[in-house]
Amino acid sequence: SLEMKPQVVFVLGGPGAGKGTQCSRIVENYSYTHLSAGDLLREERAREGSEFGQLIDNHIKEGQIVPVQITINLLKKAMEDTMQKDETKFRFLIDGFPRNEDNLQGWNTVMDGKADVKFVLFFDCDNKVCIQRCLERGKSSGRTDDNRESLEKRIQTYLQSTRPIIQLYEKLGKVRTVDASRSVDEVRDGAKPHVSDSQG
Ligand code: UP5
Ligand code: MG
Repeated sequence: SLEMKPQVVFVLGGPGAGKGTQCSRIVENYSYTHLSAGDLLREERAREGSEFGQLIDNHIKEGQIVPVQITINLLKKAMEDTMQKDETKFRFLIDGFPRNEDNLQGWNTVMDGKADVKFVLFFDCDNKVCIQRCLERGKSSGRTDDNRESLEKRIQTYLQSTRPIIQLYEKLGKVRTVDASRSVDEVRDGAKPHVSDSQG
């Protein structure tokens, strides 16, 4: 059979920018598989016998970025599992990764030649709006980082570590920006042209 190389869109933006919400919308309408790095880490944290549970837990609460070897292994396995089950599923939205220099280096080392990064879909959202959304969600999410203290740290990490990664891709002309401060439907409509012209 014709082995397809994974086609990847990195989905980035601040905490609560709407990455997960919009990725769910996209997979309803386009042939992408959504992989949230944060969700994969939370699953690994909850997995019985995981040697990384405590480390992941601490990093998430502190808004710090987990060492890339852990995250990249989870992402790689999720991609492989998806393509093994269904070889037509080779398009991925990788949500919340790469978040820093370490993440990007890890990706480049492990995935070198094994996947094509098409572009970065950037959900650009006002920090205050981001915080408000996460605090609202925190009333019921059970997420250990949806509180004001963790959110301040998540925003700091985003500004210090993740924004420079987005800027790096911007220099390569590979960033597609969506105004993410608007309503869910308006953001979806803003993302639509970027996603639809990459289906090829
Ligand atoms: N909502 C969404 N869109 C809205 C809109 N347009 N208008 C009004 N409300 C909107 O949305 C957040 C909330 O806002 C929801 O209640 C939603 O209904 C509402 P969501 O779609 O969940 O936003 P998202 O951007 O996905 O927010 P999330 O909290 O998931 O972002 P983070 O990037 O902070 O979280 P993530 O899960 O990616 O990472 C968590 C932690 O894991 C990190 O801080 C880090 O410690 C660790 N991590 C790593 O170490 N490495 C990684 O590679 C990934 C994560
Ligand atoms: Mg998310």
